[in-house]
Amino acid sequence: MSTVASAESSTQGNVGKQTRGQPEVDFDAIVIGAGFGGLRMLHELRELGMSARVIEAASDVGGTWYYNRYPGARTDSEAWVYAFSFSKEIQDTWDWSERYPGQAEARAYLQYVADFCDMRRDIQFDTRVRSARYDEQTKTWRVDTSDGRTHTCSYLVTATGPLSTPYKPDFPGIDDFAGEWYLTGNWPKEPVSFTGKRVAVIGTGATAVQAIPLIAQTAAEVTVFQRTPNYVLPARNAPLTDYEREAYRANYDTIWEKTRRHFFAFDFEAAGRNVADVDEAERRRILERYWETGTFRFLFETFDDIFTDEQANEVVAEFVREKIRAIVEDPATAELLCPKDHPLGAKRPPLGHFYYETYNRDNVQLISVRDNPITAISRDGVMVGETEYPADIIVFATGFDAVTGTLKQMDIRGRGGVSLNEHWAAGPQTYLGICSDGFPNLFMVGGPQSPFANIPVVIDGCVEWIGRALGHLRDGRHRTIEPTPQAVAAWRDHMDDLVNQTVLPRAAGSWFMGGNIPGKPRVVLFYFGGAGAYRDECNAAADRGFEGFSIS
Ligand code: NA7
Repeated sequence: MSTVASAESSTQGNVGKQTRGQPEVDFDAIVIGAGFGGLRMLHELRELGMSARVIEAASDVGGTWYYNRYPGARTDSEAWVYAFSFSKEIQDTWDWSERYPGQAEARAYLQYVADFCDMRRDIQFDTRVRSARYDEQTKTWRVDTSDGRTHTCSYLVTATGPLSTPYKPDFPGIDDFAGEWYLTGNWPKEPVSFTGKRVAVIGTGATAVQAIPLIAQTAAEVTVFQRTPNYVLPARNAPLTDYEREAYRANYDTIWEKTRRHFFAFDFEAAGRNVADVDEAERRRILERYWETGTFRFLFETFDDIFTDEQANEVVAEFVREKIRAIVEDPATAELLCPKDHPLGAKRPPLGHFYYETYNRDNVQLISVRDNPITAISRDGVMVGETEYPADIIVFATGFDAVTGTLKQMDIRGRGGVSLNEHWAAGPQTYLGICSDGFPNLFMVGGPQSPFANIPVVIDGCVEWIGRALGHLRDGRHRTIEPTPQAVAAWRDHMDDLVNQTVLPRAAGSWFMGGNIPGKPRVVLFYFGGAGAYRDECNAAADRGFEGFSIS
């Protein structure tokens, strides 16, 4: 165990100490990122009585919610489960105003948490981690930051978020574009006006689905470039009333228990039936009911085999296509919007806020670039072969180098100076999605091969586990923890087994599988056995004395 400073001493910044003959470090732990993961981790470290420094590239807390300020940005999780469960006081004093919080509110929530817990004193803003090297001699990490400083710590925790490195295709000609262009994942702080402008939106993922209906309100024209249509489910957002807030507060114990068990970490129930268990009329009644309910209940409380049975999936997918055809007036546009090349849920389905309805506006047109890709950006717009679509503003809603992108940007080196990039050249190598072999005392919150699910709940489980591991090291006076290569290899095989039991591998180009970035290894990036099962697996490994880990 390295230096253990009291929670109080963490207020003092560099608290280098030497106790029990251990090497001096600046902090017990350095956490990278001050979004949901980083703040939750800081809280855990304080509970353990460890000193910590959080290093954050942005000027404030928020992570995703700091950068994603594009119009319409909001959660697809319902407010009351897109939150921390560690503090009843925060639960009782923070009022969510809408069923799905918008970007400003999600960010304000994290600011509230940071202030409530007096976290900012342990966070260094406007600073990027450039590199982190494990020193085998001292068994410590040396972390170099963009301000030219080096900090040492016993434990390095990455909480950089799975969707934090935006991806912009390298279209030729962008430098000559006469108008403005924006990347949704790194939106300016100043408001962007679309009024009277011709706007090109590239992409139709969850981000574009949120942005397009709002941009269309004031723009003169919106041209949407769609490569792959998505199954967009209605969100049915609404203001929350005091009664609703009172109800979820009163039920929080049950709500959190449900989220911890649920496959995607929501407070949903299993449907208890498969598609084939009911006749056509009953099936339609169930699907209609959940279509009206909004949120992802449509995927989870209708039928239990949507993700695992292709025929069942197709029945529900066709129901969605029927809805698209019913909503969108122009039959040709409706048909273009109907996804036919991948099962429902195989790519991340967005929640929509009058998304399909927006295509009934006179100022919105949809261009399919599936067979005729965008070839260049011209001075005046977007080129699809010889055809130019004029634009004053281009919005790139083209996604992220998901899960591994940000980790690989930092030069993280473990034993023998081996970099994470080298070690992960063929895809991430982790055990439990938390640790990687050859990288002692490196922990990842929401890292690769952990579940894709409602992320605050996933983070909570990861952080609790890390807290257990750190407590185990401290109590046993151990210095390092590191997974065995065997455990890592078995975990990778397990990831493949789990995803192969679902319809997910049927979607080419899904960022779940690294398929959206040219040249990225095509491997499953998440644990798809369910967030509840994941928590059980992590706890079981800890219960068995951190089986699969070398502890020294
Ligand atoms: P996504 O879901 O990865 O969407 C990116 C979109 O950009 C998607 O429609 C892509 O089409 C499209 N894209 C990417 N490159 C191109 C090119 N070259 N030409 C045309 N279209 C392109 O990212 P989002 O930001 O929307 O959502 C990410 C997650 O953030 C979301 O799921 C939430 O969890 C939060 P494709 O589908 O690859 O054919």
